[in-house]
Amino acid sequence: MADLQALAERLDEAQRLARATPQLEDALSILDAYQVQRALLERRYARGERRVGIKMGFTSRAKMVQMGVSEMIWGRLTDGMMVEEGGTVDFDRYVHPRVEPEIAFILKRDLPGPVTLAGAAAAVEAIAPALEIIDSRYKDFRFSVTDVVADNSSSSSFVVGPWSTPSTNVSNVGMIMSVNGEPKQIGSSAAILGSPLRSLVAAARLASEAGESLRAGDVILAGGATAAEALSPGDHIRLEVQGLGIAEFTVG
Ligand code: 0L1
Ligand code: MG
Repeated sequence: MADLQALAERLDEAQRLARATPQLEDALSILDAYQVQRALLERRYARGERRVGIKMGFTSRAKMVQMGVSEMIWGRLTDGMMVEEGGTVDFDRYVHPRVEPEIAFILKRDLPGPVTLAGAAAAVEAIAPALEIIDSRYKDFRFSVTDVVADNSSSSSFVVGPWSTPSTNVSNVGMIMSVNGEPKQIGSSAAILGSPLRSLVAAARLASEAGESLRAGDVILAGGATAAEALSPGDHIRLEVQGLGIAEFTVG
């Protein structure tokens, strides 16, 4: 039987040292993979990081196809992963970082699942354009669904742009992610489960099934609307979302 604590320790080391680790040898169940993720996060909390929300993964076809995974997953976000909008991230902190365009929600009230679409919408305080920097700790950025869940769903860093009122309709808005001024990924928020709000409904259900209900003040990343782009030192990344504005950062 797999030693879940030892796997969490190994993934934690890989992240802290920015050094790739082999894919997991053990065939974990999905429940065990989430146990590893929880243990991994306990290590970060013990170092002083604070939980600030959750991120959804593989909520769009483009992301599923890019990574060969067809199951929706989720991961935990901490304050140590937050990057100031317009800020610079240090390339050396990552193993092989990629960036993807997202929509972020922040909640004004607790949202224990399961919830309806209307219930989820009523709990939203504000909506923003967001960029997620994902960084698999596995060699060659390859993984099975249980590997990636154990690795906190590749969570690494995220940038949130200006917050807009919750009445802003983001079900089908244009999203353009540019690298060094060149549009690289162009899509629509509708690629995220037909509407990013559906991702919030799924987040509420999945988090509460794991005993970790969404809370007032949580940030929820709805998942990449397009495939991710590999980052290189010196890159400037800019996401423009129709009706929501711009989020950007630079890789140092
Ligand atoms: O937003 C997403 O769909 C991210 C999935 C995270 C897993 C990955 O692609 O590394
Ligand atoms: Mg993502």
